[in-house]
Amino acid sequence: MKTKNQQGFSLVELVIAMTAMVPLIMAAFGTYGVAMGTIKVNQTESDVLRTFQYTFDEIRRLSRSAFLSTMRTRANASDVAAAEAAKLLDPLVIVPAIGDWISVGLPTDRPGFRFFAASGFLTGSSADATELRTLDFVLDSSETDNGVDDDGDGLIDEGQILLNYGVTPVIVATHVEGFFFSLVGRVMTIKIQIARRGADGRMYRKGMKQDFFIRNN
Ligand SMILES: [Ca+2]
Ligand SMILES: [Ca+2]
Repeated sequence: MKTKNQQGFSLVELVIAMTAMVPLIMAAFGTYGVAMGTIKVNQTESDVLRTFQYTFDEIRRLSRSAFLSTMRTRANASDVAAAEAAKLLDPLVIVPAIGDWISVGLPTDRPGFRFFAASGFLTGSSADATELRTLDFVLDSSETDNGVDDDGDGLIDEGQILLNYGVTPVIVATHVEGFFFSLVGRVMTIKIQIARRGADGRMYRKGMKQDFFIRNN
């Protein structure tokens, strides 16, 4: 004959025990969901950080042999406005169009730059042992520069950073919402904004800035 202690759980006791466990199970699944979300965000973040590192490494490699006196930049709207104002005083002033290559003047953000650099492939002291290198921000064909997400992918006015040191441009970075160049003295500053949609559907945006010292005249 069984004693009371040997009878195990009654149905009522079992229901009470299971009810007590529900919050614990819910908490465990909740933590799991948060952990998976964090992993997805971290993957997106590390993708973006890798793109920054690669792009800045490329710019550093290229700018090491750049000649300061050969630096040119793409005219922006304020360059055009300044030239139009100067032309009122001096009719000989040439007014550039937005995007034309101009001398680097005031340290405002511009969307591209180029310079001649000492060629790594040639030896000797020949003055023409240089090659033209261009870094440019180019809008994706599905976007126009209007502050609006035209193609509905969550990124605004996005494009690519293209490096050109030959005939065919090389894509350095994609999903770029901003690429800005400025120069003060010998210090070239590059600002980049990148956006990605994570696996969880949310947008992840980050901007980074780096300075590069131009040694050669
Ligand atoms: Ca877009
Ligand atoms: Ca747009």
